[in-house]
Amino acid sequence: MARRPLIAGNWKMNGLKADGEALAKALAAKLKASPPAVDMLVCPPATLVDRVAQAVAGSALAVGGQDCHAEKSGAHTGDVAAVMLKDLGASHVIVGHSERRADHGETSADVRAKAAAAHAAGLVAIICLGETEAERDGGRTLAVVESQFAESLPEGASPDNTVIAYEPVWAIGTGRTPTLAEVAEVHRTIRDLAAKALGKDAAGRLRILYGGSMKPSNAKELLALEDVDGGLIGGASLKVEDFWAIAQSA
Ligand code: 3PY
Repeated sequence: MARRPLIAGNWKMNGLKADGEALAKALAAKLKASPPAVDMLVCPPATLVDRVAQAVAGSALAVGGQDCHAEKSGAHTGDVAAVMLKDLGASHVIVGHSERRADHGETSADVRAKAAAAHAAGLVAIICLGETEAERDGGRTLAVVESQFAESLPEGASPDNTVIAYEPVWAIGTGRTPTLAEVAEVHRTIRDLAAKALGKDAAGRLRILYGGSMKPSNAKELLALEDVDGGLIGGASLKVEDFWAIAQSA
């Protein structure tokens, strides 16, 4: 089934007002001049969502958050609600990135609650899954992905409100990537899990992104895999030319 790829940039904790806005505007201009055959999204830090959303308003570049709280409001110092991101012009939010799972102790139950909050706010949740190096070395990759998928997917998830990102933790920010066969195996497994959870048709429409050191030099071969429907890109999304080159590889 043909799925339109999604090329999503995760800026992580990078960018001040001027450079974030300049990066987003440069991408929006490129999109306008020569629209690629993919959807494109940038997820700046929460401080820049408003500014970036305003800078690219009216363009095909979508804007997302990197995390959201599971509640709509309340005594949660430093947190950002999904409705707040929506209010700023975001259409997507990443939940369960391994850096959140590791640095903030987020469990799959937390991720499920955040994804549900994203859906309730009208955002598409990009739910991240992936094994650590020890889990891969221990032969537990598929079991870990299966349990994270089962525990992180909220009720009411569909291909319209959910994207899955497979990000092997050991490939994030390390420059290392799994082999193509390893990526293909995990993506196929996620598609099969989705078929069981959501039905075959929905699974066929669900976008499953690969993340973890995707860059211009490896994007083409990764994006050519049957069940890889785009990328969640870290470092390379901070450089217009690199991010654009990845989008053109799809
Ligand atoms: C990376 O590739 O570094 C990522 O974590 C993308 O989210």
